[in-house]
Amino acid sequence: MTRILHRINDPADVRPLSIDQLRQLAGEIREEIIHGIAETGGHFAPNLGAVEITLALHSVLESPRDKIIWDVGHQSYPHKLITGRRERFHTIKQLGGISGYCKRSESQHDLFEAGHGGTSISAAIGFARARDLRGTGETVVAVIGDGSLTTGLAQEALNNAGHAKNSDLIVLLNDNQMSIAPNVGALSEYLGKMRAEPHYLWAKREAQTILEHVPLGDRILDAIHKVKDGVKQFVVPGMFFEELGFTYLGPLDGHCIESLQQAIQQARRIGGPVVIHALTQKGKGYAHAEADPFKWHATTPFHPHTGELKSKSSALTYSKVFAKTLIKLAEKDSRIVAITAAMPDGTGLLEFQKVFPERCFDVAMAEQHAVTFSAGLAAAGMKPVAAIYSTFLQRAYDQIIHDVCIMDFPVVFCLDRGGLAGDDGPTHQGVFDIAYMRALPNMVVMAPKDEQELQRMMATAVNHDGPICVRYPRGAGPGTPLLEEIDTLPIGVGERLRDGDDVAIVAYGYGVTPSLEAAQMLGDEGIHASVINARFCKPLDAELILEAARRCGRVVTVEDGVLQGGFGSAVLEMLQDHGCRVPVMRLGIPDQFIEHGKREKLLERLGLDAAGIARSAREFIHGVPSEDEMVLPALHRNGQKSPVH
Ligand SMILES: Cc1ncc(C[n+]2csc(CCOP(=O)(O)OP(=O)(O)O)c2C)c(N)n1
Ligand SMILES: [Mg+2]
Repeated sequence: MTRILHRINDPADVRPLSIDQLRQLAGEIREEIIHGIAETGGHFAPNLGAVEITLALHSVLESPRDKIIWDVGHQSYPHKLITGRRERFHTIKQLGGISGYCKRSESQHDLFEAGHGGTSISAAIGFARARDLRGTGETVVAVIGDGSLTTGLAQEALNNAGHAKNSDLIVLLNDNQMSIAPNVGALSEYLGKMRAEPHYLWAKREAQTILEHVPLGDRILDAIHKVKDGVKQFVVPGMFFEELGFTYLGPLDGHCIESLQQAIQQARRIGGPVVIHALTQKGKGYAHAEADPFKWHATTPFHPHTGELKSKSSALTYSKVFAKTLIKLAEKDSRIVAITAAMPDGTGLLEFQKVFPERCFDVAMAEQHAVTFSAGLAAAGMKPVAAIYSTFLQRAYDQIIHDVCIMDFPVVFCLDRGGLAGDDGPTHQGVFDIAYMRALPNMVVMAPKDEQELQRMMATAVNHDGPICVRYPRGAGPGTPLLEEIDTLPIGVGERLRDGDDVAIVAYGYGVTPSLEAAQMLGDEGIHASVINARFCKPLDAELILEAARRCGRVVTVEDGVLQGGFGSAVLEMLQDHGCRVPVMRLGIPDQFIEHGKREKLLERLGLDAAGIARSAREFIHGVPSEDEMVLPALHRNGQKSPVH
């Protein structure tokens, strides 16, 4: 059998294929994904489940004239493989390679970028309304998973779309009953019922067929309408969507290309807002992933024949330290409860859930709700610990201000993946939280230098009577052994780790360890650096930092967050407020979105590893760029250094 995939360079090459050829192509795409991701790692089970949906869409529609908008984009690999990126597929998520999500600069078929869930329907409504105004008539489809459908944003969009009866829009619901973990919530249960009882479908189909195709007198039609309404009351699938103003098609087999094609064509004929409900299997076509789609949602490189991971990391990540510590603290305080928004595994809360199932709440992919729910728990006397990735907490900014900070509730925010998240790229870099948290009255903002300090900060947090947050990076820390007895830290007190009179390096969180290494390097050259572990960005330890600043006459701040309004800005403001006009060099993330790549590599490029910090400090002291500095890559630009005279 001759292979088809290698001659597909554009969706136009898919459209002439017969159904048998499309089925063969589906198999080849699966092979390509299995063997490709076995090498590079990446999102896996979601892509295997979306192959037929992709082919049905691209065989019926004319992309890019017709608009296909992928929610999250973590299931867009089949789409990438048939839109001219097959040859670069082996570079996925790697520095300089193609993105793991949709990317407008990569392809004219990527119309909208994402990474966070729930944006597709809103964006699609935008495309649809623009089309209506221009009168151009193209088809617009949002492809959204059952997990992403639980976001408030998607619900807001459904509400808006269903209301606009005359505007054509297709929402293709890729329902595999899974978020990353098994999907949770009433909506998910509702979808599950439709999956479990396919006879519902027949009841509706029959009523509809009669209504649509048999020429009947008005009285009979009327009677049938009543029957349909009656059926709808009790058994019609998709009633939720129909009541919202959508025509509902389904549930159908999301791995049957023909059924999907017919549904897409039917949806176009019907017009208005239409939901196509496709039932899929996450991990389809790879036995290990079918058996455990949770584990195989995303993967590191593996042996495709055995499913064994190529490297098994037993490293104690910050997420694990968080979970172990929370269990310890919760054993002593029954008011402590944990909240996750669809990330029980990534945040480490699965461990906590095993010990305290009734005190762990997975609220689905709903960060806004997670925060206000936490505020409610706090108002009712509990001690909620909301574990949310830095990047996803962005969604809930108003809730943090309006529902937590104004009422000064003791909600603990544990921000995982604080700093550069790495290969997920700009949508996932957790670089804004220092700046967005420190702007808020009542909020205490802290970051640990190592595992033990995370433990102490968590103990401090659950004993604090007000909003407080701690952020920690992806992966493992320096490796300090965990504490048996966890003491608390005085709020707003940092520590001096090294003495020197030439420059004061004031570091925050991740920045502390490489700053110490940098100070060692500088020491070998005769430059004596003080190193301060700030611990708190808010309130700052003004006394400690002022003393070092005055003594050394120069300050370098180090953080893995944005420079605009971040930790370094906090130090600058404090020095200014105290009339201390020493020059300050701020090291951190410049004013640009940071692309995907390994975290360590990105940190190095941004000059935020030990060598980079030493290089910058050296230049600062000697007043000339070193040779290394001259060749710093493009990532390191935009005047992030701001000496104050
Ligand atoms: C706002 C937000 N919160 C959390 C995540 C993390 N996340 C990525 S994919 C995913 C599950 C998506 O489920 P679904 O949409 O059903 O897609 P599937 O993987 O099942 O195909 C989650 C929770 C995210 N991307 N965005
Ligand atoms: Mg799903």
